[in-house]
Amino acid sequence: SKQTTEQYSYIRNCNNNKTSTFSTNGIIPVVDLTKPEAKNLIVKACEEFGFFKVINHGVPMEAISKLESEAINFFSLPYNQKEKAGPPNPFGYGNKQIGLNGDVGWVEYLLLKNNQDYNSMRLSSVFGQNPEKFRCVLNDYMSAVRKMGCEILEMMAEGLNIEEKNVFSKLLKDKESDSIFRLNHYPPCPEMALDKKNDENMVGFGEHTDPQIISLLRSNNTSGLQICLRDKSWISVPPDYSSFFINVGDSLQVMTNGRFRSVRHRVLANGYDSRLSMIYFGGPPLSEKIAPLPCLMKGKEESLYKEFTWFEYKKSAYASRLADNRLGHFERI
Ligand code: GA4
Repeated sequence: SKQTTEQYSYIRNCNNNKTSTFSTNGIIPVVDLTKPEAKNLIVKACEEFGFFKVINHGVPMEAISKLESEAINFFSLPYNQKEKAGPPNPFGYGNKQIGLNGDVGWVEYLLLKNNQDYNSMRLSSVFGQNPEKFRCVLNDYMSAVRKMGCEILEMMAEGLNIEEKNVFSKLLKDKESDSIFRLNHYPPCPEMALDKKNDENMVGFGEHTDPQIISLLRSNNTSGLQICLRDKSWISVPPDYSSFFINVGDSLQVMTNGRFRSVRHRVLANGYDSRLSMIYFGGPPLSEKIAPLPCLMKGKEESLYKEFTWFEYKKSAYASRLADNRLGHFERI
């Protein structure tokens, strides 16, 4: 079938300057959300990788392509136009600089807030012609993706035999949910095509884990995304424009007391093609206490983490470097 057909991605690996061929569709779990076994596969994938791909996800292709073309239009604007929507403090347009502590990547992006008032922000200057249309297209996409995310989180709860099915999804559904949306554009990196450089400048987005509960990613058909396995090796994720890639965030790792893994991932720059990705980061309300669910604790099992609120975690995350182990601060020794 289509899903099991081998897909190859040719990526120049920036660390060892070797061109490697990967076929990883056999490793990365693929979950068909319409199948009854989905909930068990999701749990297994979250334990083993903290990462999986979903098909039959229910997000209309129309909502995806409409937002994709808005994103292409935006990133095609001249730099001085896009710059008007920046800097990303923390929302808005950003170029090469990631976060506030010196991280850089071969990427430009737009960081947006859930329920944002686009008219009142700098973005209206960029979507000047028709900010209303952008807002509608974005809202349609975000609602459909949030809905899929909540379904996945409910399957997760069922797969974990948790009685309260919406124990995770209610955090994303909450009016106060601190979710974020990100559009990333990785332009082709000419120096890579010419094979001039092979240092870390060639990284699109450096390795990191996501702080939130769950991240829902969709990209065009350009490779670049890699995930880190338990044995610390990196594998390339073959792109698939019609599927979503889901990853476990730090908060979900804590809520499952380490049973689910917050996956390290990165994006390598590409010499020839533009990569465009859109990611919904599902986060809890700022005041939410992030702690292992008592119903998941077996016998005398103790929490691996100190108690903290999402606000406290976020504050400490924004003071960190991208590659830092952010949960380290909150581990019980
Ligand atoms: C990683 C996940 C999301 O993209 C993000 C990122 C945020 C940013 O780009 O502003 C951070 C990064 C992310 C984690 C550590 C801090 C904050 C950059 C950075 C160095 C929007 C998020 O929530 O955390």
